[in-house]
Formats: sequence, structure tokens, C-alpha cells
Amino acid sequence: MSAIEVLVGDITQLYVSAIVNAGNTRLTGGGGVDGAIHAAAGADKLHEACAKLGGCPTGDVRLTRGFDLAAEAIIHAVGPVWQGGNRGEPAALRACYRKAMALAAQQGFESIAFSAISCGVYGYPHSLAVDIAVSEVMACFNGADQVQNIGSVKNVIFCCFNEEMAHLYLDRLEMINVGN
Ligand code: AR6
Repeated sequence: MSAIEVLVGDITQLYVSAIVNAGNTRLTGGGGVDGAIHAAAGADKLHEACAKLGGCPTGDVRLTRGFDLAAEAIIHAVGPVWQGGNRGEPAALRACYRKAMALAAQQGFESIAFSAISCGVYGYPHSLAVDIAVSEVMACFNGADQVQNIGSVKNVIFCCFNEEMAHLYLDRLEMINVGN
């Protein structure tokens, strides 16, 4: 049985196999959730691990250990900067979710918690980003065409920093349930 949950809280505190960071192409750390994850994981250790990866293109993901986090691993996703929606932003954001799920399955992870990639300083409209997040994860669970099988992944958490964001996820999930 697989499950999707929506939580309000600090992603750095979650006991899961992997948390998904919203990073930048240099993987150098920054503000927002990225800064919080670096601080909680141990900034020096995580910086060193990220430096070895040589960056990550937009729409892609990279893996590091979780170091001092409760989470075993960190999947660093690089979401798009919102530029109006016609510069490949939806495809790049979809790719982040799809690749994070595929990487989690490949690693044999059971639980994965996503931050709201691109929904902070990168300015992605929240409801559009939530649509993509939910539909990509659902497609993975449903084994839709061209979407990697989720294998070991049993539990997906959408970790939100506030109630408003959580409601967007819950509304979207409810719409899907009603439609089925
Ligand atoms: N736990 C869960 N969610 C959080 C936390 C936390 N501790 N802190 C913030 N959020 P952002 P982006 C939410 O700006 O838009 C960085 O500098 C936040 O409320 O962190 O992808 C990177 O280095 C928002 O909903 O990521 C990049 O340069 C969501 O996390 C750039 O920001 C993502 O907001 C990436 O920007």
C-alpha cells in the first residue's frame, strides 16, 4: 500500500529515507529550504559533498547523504525560475519530481518528502506548481506511460511551510480522488 501525505512543518526534522531540497544549479546552498537543510545537515559536510558533484542543471536532481539530518539522504532538485511559464518551466518542474521519484526508487528508499520546489524565491505560481507536484507523483504511483516505476517508494510526503500551501495540495489530491 502506498500513501501520499501533506504535512505542515520543517522538512529538516522529518524521519524519512530522503528529503528533496530546492537547490540551485551550483549546489552551493542558499536561503529558504536549501539554507535550512544545509544548516541542519551540517553546513561544512554538506557543502563538501555538494562541491564534489559539480553542480546540477535545472530540472535535474543529485544525491547526497543526509549527514546530521534524521533523513538518510538528500535529493537536491533544481527547479526552474518562473519567467512567465513559456520558458520551459513546467517541463523542468515536472522533471524534478519525476527524477526525484526515480532516484528514490533506484536507491531502494521507502519514504520521500518533497519541499515545494520553486515556490519560494524562484517565484513559481503555487497552484500551478502544486498541480505538477501532485500529478507527477500520482503518475509514478499509477505507473503511467513513460514514468519510471516507483519500486520501493511507499510513502510520499509533501512538506509545506504554511497552511495555505498545504491546502493547495489537499484540494488537488481531493479533486483527483473525487475524479476516480
Ligand atoms: N521546510 C519546508 N519548507 C520550507 C522550509 C523548511 N525548513 N523553508 C522554506 N520552505 P525556496 P525555490 C518552503 O525559496 O523557490 C535558495 O536560495 C518555502 O516556504 O526555498 O526553489 C536556493 O539555493 C517554499 O514554499 O526554493 C535557490 O537559489 C519552498 O520551501 C533558490 O532558493 C521553496 O522555497 C531556490 O528557490
